[in-house]
Amino acid sequence: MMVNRSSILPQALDPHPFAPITSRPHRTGLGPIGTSLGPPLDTVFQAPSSLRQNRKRLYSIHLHRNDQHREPPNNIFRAVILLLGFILPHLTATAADAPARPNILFAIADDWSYGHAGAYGCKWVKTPGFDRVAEQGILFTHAYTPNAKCAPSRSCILTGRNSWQLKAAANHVCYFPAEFKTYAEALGEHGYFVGMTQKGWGPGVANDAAGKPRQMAGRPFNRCKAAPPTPQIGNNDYAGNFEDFLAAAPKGQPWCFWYGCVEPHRGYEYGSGIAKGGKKLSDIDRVPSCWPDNEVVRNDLLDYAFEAEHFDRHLARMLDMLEKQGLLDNTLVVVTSDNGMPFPHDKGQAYQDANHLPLAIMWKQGIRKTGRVVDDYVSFIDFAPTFIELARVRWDQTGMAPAAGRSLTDLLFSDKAGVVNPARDHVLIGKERTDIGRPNDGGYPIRGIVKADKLYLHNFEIARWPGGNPETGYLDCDGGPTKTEVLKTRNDPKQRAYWEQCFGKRPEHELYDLKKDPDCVTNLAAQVDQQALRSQLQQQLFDELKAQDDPRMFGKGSVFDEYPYAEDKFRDFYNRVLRGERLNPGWVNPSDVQTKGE
Ligand SMILES: [Ca+2]
Repeated sequence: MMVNRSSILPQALDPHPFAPITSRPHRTGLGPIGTSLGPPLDTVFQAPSSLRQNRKRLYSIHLHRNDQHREPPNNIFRAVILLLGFILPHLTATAADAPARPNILFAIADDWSYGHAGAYGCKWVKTPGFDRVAEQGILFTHAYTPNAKCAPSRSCILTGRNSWQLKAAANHVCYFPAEFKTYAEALGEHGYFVGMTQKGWGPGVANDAAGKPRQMAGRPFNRCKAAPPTPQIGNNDYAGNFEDFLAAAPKGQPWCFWYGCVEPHRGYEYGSGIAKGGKKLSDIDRVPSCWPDNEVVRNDLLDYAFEAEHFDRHLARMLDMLEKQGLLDNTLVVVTSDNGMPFPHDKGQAYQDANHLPLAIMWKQGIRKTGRVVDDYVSFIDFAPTFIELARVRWDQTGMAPAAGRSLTDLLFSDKAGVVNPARDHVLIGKERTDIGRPNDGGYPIRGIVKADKLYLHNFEIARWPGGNPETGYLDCDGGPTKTEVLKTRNDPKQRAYWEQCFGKRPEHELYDLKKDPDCVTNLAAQVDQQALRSQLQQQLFDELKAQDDPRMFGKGSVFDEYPYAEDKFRDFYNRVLRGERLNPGWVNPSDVQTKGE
């Protein structure tokens, strides 16, 4: 079966034992919505499978209660169902020993790429915290953000929708539309204590319909500060603030916390990976082939690694804290990043290292078979449906717009490793304005599909510069030593391929074999023997985008360019600079500006 994500709303999925619990018209009197007294979760994942099947069928009948095409069950049948509904949950557990709805710790690094963790076999980024989550939970090998830039990626996570379904929120630094509620806001309305530290949704402006600032990822906890290992690392004592949050959480109430680290976002202290992290240039097994392999680039990678380890240290402290407080067992811990590393060709683009991200999930009480490596394709739009389902709230009770993602519970509760659900065989990705720096604040629109380790990308505006215009410093790529090294190659015929790959203009179609070419430097789209595959992938991509009402599919893509950039001082940056205004955006180096070159 092929998954058409466009048609999948959480409430339209195959009935999962959890999903309909709070929506059933007859809830057997175990407690109102939003309490922890609903039918106990342990009857679902600890009961014998035959019992689970029975309950599943039972719920499936309830799910169809509004189906006008279905004969209503007769009264006797209905009575039997009600009786079973009351008895079955009590066969293996009573309401008194039912586990509460799980707590949720969502740990998100800023600009951390796939593979850069011990659990993935990496030797130059040490991540005992992430590795523990993977070992005591599940390690994912095919997790993708739909949009590889801070704000739109976080918008997808928080809403369960793809960025092209989020109007202005497709863009970085947008005015987030008041109509899209987040899962954190919804959980706060359904009995959860919801908090966050440092970076939630953003950057951008998110106000409600009355113009009041929203708490998109929860109430902020930022009191605790700590001296950072380098001046470029933030001084938030993330774990300390998590401790404050736990202390503030009312006893007996489930909570949901967003650990929004700002590492390994640039800038870095040059050489800190070696000087403070004890690393060596030779620790790096492989420099991606889209950059020159030299000392500067290797140092940059090690400095990035040192910052990623800072994220992980606080995660490890949080896990220890949960364990000490007896909270680890019933906490769903999700660890990932918003987008790939802040290097050319990655963050803000749509190649493999941009959208493909680390992901590990643990939940001692929920995941029976731990230590699994799961190869299914999962998307960030799947997180919100997962959290809402596990909180036992039905999507249509949340006030959130319909999700395009689907809950990950099929993977969490399976015993299988490898490919668990063959229907999860692809993800869609895409972007609009990931940064300023082109005429009239235009973005670089792309849509893509990743399937069977092939990546197809469709570039809609090929006259534009993918990394931003050279005259304004390629603003769609954060400044740093590797960017500088790549830009130097623009006018060097021997090395110019690096600049071409990272910053040069692109054809309409791109196709990469991710197994052979994970760095996406060999575009197969023009090869004769690849045409069938290319058109097949493009067809599936466009069919699904149409079903998701993507304006790009209906000749209305320019709407994304027209949404205003939410920071006045840099709006219309390109035109203003060319008119002679001096503007310093702060995230590129003056030397990134290139006014000459072919
Ligand atoms: Ca980021």
